Amino acid sequence: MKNVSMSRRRFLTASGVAGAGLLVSGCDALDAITQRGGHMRGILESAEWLTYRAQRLLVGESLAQEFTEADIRQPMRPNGVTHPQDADYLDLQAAGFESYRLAVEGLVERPLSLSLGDVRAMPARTQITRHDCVEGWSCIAKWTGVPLAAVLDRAGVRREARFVVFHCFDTIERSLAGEVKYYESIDMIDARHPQTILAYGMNDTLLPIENGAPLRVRVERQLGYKMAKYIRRIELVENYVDIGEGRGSYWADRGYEWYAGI
Ligand SMILES: Nc1nc2c(c(=O)[nH]1)N[C@H]1C(S)=C(S)[C@@H](COP(=O)(O)O)O[C@H]1N2
Ligand SMILES: [Mo]
Repeated sequence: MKNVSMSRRRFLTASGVAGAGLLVSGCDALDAITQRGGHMRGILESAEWLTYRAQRLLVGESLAQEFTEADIRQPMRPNGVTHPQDADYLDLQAAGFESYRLAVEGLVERPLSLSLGDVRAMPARTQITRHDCVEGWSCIAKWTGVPLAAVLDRAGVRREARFVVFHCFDTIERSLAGEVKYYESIDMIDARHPQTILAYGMNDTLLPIENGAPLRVRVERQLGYKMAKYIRRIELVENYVDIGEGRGSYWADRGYEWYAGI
């Protein structure tokens, strides 16, 4: 499917609410999410929910478009936080991330604490894809990393798990109310999608600080803000009501859509 966004709109216009409901009634993965996620339940009747379900139906397990080396015509533009100033991050950075550990916790059989060496020793995947920011710009870049599915399998995801939450090092907001570190979440469909990788390489170099070193996730069928950088901890949860303000994502808690399909 080349232009998902167009197709999605056509689908919604053509079939309407009743049609969409009938079509998705047999989809177990979605039904499970509907029942379990507090927020998902809250938006059940909303436009966002329709978009989510309609798009999930249309896109299914399909791959995002991949490009060639010749399509990489620009350096990857950094956005959002580009130089975390958090003390623990600066310490790790100063030592070349030697003592960095990726924690994988929550609803898993075997909580993990992986060094970068552990992560790089796993089978890698490289893909050249387009990054679309909600602000309206795009960049094509080459990403190398380990499929998130492989890390999840190593940890053994428990059956109750419905979402993968990314907890990041960087403080994105400082106010009188306190400091907020970036967080994001995706469903198990995206988490197990073959193009969803924990990237440590970009355009044939080590992932730069600006773009999320040492590890950032690529979720190729969604907008840029879903692609958490500076990942500190991955948590498997049944719902995300207790994360941030309860909408599963720093930007969703500030009015953007949780499901940011392209
Ligand atoms: N931890 C963290 N992840 C983040 C952000 C951020 O500020 N902090 N910004 C998001 C946004 S809005 C975009 S467009 C992309 C930018 O990725 P880039 O810096 O590699 O271009 O990262 C996303 N992930
Ligand atoms: Mo963005």
